[in-house]
Amino acid sequence: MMMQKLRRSGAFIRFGCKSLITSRPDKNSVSRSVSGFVNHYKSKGKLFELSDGNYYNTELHHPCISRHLGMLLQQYKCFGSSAVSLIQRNPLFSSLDSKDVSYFKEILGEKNVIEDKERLETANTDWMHKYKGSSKLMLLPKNTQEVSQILQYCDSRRLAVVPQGGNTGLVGGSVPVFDEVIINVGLMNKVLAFDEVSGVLVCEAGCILENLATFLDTKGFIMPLDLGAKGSCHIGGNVSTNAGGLRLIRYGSLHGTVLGLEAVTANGNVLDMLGTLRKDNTGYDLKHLFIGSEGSLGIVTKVSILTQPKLSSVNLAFIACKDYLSCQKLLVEAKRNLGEILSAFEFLDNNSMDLVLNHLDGVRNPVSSSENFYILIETTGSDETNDREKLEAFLLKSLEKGLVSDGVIAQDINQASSFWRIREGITEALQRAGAVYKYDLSLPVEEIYNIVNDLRGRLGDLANVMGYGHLGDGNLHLNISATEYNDKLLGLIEPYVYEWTSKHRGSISAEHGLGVMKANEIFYSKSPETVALMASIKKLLDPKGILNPYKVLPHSLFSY
Ligand code: FAD
Ligand code: 2HG
Ligand code: ZN
Repeated sequence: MMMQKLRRSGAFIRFGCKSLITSRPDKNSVSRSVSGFVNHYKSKGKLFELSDGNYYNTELHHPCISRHLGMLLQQYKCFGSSAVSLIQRNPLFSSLDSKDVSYFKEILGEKNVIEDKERLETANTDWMHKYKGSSKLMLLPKNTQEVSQILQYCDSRRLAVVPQGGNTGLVGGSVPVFDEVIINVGLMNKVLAFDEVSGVLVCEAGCILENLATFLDTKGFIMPLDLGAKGSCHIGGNVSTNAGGLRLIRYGSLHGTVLGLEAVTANGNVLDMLGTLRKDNTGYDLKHLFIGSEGSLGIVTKVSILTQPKLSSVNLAFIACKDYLSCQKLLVEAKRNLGEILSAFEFLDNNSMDLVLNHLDGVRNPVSSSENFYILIETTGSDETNDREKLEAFLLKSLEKGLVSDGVIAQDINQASSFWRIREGITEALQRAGAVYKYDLSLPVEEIYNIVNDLRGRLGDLANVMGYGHLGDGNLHLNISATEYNDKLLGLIEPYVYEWTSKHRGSISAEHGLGVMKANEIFYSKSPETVALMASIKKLLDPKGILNPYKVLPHSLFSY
């Protein structure tokens, strides 16, 4: 009966007994192209270029720094966010000199002190090619002691630094604003221990997320987080941004799965908080300060994280829905009916689908007809027959209720990869499409698509507004794509989006962080008292303010 209905509807493709044990698109993921993208993508006229020590808007030929005031009064402007404009270099910071470089060469060795223009160009530029600094030096420490020596020295000299991981961040946090020294922990990439009983993995901060996943795969385990940038991002970067990603609905946030950390504070102090225990209530749990603090409180050097057993049955459905209300109802039903096996609930709207189809090669819409919304539902469990039947029954019921208008279940790993490619490829497609204004909002699920519609009405045909994201977590990725950056458009988007979010008691940063883009906007989501306490913590751990300056908190809160 059930099969007949499935066939008659023509909606779902029922498939054999293949389970999708590793259904994530490991071989095909966007992540593979992340680093290459940074190196090769040339975005036209949307950035700053540094010329003669000054920043220029390459489109408007508008000098952002008054040349004659020189370094001390440098100002920073970028097209990503209105709040970023007019940041001034902190005049109390020292400028790098040859003695500094000699010292770093002494402790790190010549080859790990990078002055090469081309490598610095890449390290100074963020993944979106939207934020660009002018650092003259990148340091590549090999161990915690070297990180400590570097920071001790920088603190004594008051040289500002920016911690950098895989440089895939989307809020301008990982690149210098001015001439900060870049400290990249990419050489610290060893797995230190793995306990096959508890599933606890201990590793250095520079391990690439995908490499950790590959390592764990050989042991029959998986990482509790997964994101499109996995081929480049570091676990230290993930922890420092408190990255969410595609599995949060199942395994929770890094505040739950990170069991311990080692971090070095601004003065070179090494904090050993590298516990591997699930339960430890001895005093304040300070590791949480470093999870999500975006390199503003210390450099994370080691991580201990709870991984999960790899289960034998993974299924993925790609579903079309006619309206947002159906998506919402489907989420409620999925939680109720799929319960413990639900491992992802992601959505994209038709504009996002069109963008991917237009800008990425080899992608096609898995369902026959175009619809307003698409949902990816993944289940992960240990009973292949049961899990599959459960998902099919759920989809059938949803079809009968009219919540779903079409859909397919992936029949093998390749098909699952191609479904994930659509969802994970949106960010890359947006980059290719031109200028992009990116917002990462937490909102009550019922409000999520209202802001997309409101903004569409507000912008008319000035831009293409897209809504997609981690619907199961109440996280909307609101992206506005236009042919070029312009201040009129920006003025229509900001502060409108922040005010809208604040009015609905949402967060202006669900998972990407504040970086330089939203440091001044924190009050839209946090009370003045809370922000004041954050500033006190920053002053306590980094009294001279050398760690990732101009990021996370409004610079105006600090007297230095
Ligand atoms: P970076 O970009 O190098 O740095 C990010 C921030 O962390 C900076 O402020 C930096 O100073 C700090 N930092 C880095 N390493 C350290 C360290 N060792 N110690 C202290 N501070 C440090 N994010 C999500 O949350 N979910 C997603 O699903 C997601 N998908 C993405 C898909 C694509 C295609 C791209 C390009 C990005 C995506 N991101 C996502 C954003 C980004 O990948 C994450 O924020 C990621 O965690 C950043 O890691 P990273 O190593 O690249 O850090
Ligand atoms: C995702 O979920 C990432 O795909 C990136 O967090 C979101 O590009 C974006 O806005
Ligand atoms: Zn995301």
